[in-house]
Amino acid sequence: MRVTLRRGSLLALFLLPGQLAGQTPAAAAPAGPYTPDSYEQSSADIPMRDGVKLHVEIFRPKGATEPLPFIFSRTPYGVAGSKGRLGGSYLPMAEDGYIFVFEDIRGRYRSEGTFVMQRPPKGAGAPANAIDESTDTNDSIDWMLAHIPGNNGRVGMLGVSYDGWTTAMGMLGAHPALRAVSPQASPADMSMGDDFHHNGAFRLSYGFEYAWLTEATRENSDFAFDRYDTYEWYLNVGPLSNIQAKVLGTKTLPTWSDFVAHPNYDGFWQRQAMRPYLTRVTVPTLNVAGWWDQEDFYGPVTIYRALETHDSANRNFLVVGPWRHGGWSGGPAQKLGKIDFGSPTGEYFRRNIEAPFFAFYLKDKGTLTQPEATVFESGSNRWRTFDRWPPREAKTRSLYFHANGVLSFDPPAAGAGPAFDSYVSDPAHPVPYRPRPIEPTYYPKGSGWYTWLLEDQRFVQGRPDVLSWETEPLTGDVVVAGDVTAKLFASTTGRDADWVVKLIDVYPEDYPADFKLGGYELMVANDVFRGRFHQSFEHPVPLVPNRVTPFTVDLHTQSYRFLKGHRIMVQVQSTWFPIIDRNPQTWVPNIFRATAADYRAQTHRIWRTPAQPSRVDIQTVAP
Ligand code: PG9
Repeated sequence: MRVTLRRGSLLALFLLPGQLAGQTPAAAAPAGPYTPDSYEQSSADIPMRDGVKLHVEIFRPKGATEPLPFIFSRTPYGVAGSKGRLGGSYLPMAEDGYIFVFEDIRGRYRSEGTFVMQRPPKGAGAPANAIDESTDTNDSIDWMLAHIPGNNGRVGMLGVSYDGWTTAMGMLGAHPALRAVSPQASPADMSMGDDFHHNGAFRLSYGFEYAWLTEATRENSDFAFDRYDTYEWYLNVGPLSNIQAKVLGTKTLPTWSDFVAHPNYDGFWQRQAMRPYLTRVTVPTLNVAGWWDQEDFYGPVTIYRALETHDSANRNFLVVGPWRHGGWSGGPAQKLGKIDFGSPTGEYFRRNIEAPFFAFYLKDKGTLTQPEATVFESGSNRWRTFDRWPPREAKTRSLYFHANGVLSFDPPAAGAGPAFDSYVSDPAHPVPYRPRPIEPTYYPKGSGWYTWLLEDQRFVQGRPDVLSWETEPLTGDVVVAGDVTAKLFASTTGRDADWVVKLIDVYPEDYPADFKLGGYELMVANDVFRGRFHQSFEHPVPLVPNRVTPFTVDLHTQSYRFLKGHRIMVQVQSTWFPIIDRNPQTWVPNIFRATAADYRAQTHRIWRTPAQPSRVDIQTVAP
């Protein structure tokens, strides 16, 4: 996202070295021998094996007294503003001393060639000069080792999001000089849980706006909405087929065409997904994720888990903090939205985890005390460490739905009130995913996008198409440490439906720490599941009207302490617009080709009987 670059350049303005030093946590390592001003900049265009040249910006400290390792990042967002990183997100590393190289990937900004959104690995049997992101990484590393003087022969890679994904691709290629990587918020599967779809449901506003951002022109460009409130704009567009017919017209955005051509989890998405390629830990890997990442939370956790099954040498690590997408790489990251996490968690990560990790593997500096999993427990607001994630000792407890909006750890009893709660979900009046007006995703003048996962969910509470169940005030802390999964027993009068489930921390009404947070409803876990995929993501099937069907909604993983006196709430709804496109709720083979007439209001029921106990399962550890 363009914000990655902007974040770097803003940091250059706000985080002067002295300021950061003043806020450094007590345990921080001392600053190294260099400052951002020690670095001199040069640029080059590096030939790849097929003759295409990729552009790099290079930063070397003047007067280095020893050979230095490389820190290498590859981005689709342009490298022109990379200098700002040295005084910002990379400051602790810049003080240690590295040769930083930032590269424009193929087809973007000053690099030649053609950009392909998440170009899949070329696969065995491809011609010798076939290229992919791994070969481009390795060709660049070969060139850097041979042409940039003063290097020690070692390379580390890191990056956030798309740049995290190019890091992961570099890791797969495993150039012998590559000694450590940190893929941060790297997507792992665009159909399952990252930017473009979640459990088969299409992320409309993100998918459309990102395809435009990266594919409308060679450099980032924003789609020009004629409405400030994009909720209204997307609703006015009508069915998805109108995006090509009425918005794009004769213009082709390759990624939009791919969305339309591949509505299911077919070979196109499967070839892109990372998991099958993660068959060994090639180099020490620091996976980084944010609990409130609005773009790619699924990816980094999936990569960590897949690598973990092959990690006999304990070189695969996980760090998760109270962060939005990329929030760890800029500023103090103490506050997110209205929530204060009590300490500058981003600075802590950069100075005490990230910099020592690379210094150990690339410079033989220090001893590595990095535990396998370092997670921030929000609620108590402290870092915790475990020798695996989820923790070995985690035990599953179920929060069951009951009549009258009650949520409790007791399963439903026979004959206790009506067997279901119901609502009418109308695609003509979808529930907004964040309070309106919903600015364009990366709106340059400011957007609620970055913190929407922390919005107070009271903004939809009481809507007739949003159901809520809530516990009594807790008599002791409940500590989630591990996976969260909703098991819904649901029926619909239609032939398809989306199920959005949210696990929420309800603050006490009287909250002296910050009176404005009295009664706040903070989302702790959430996701959507598109009903047609309940048997298979490859081969969707219509739902049978009025038949109670079990649906499992993966709400991912969390480290969160629900404090004594707070309540736990679950909300269920069937629209989340426009981040998720509207489900027509009738059967159409491909929703991207649905017509306006296909979209119909339907009545949905959530069942809560002993045989059909809708609930949310949470993995917990002792308080
Ligand atoms: N979330 C962005 C992205 C990554 C990969 C593919 C598509 C989008 C990003 O921030 O880079």
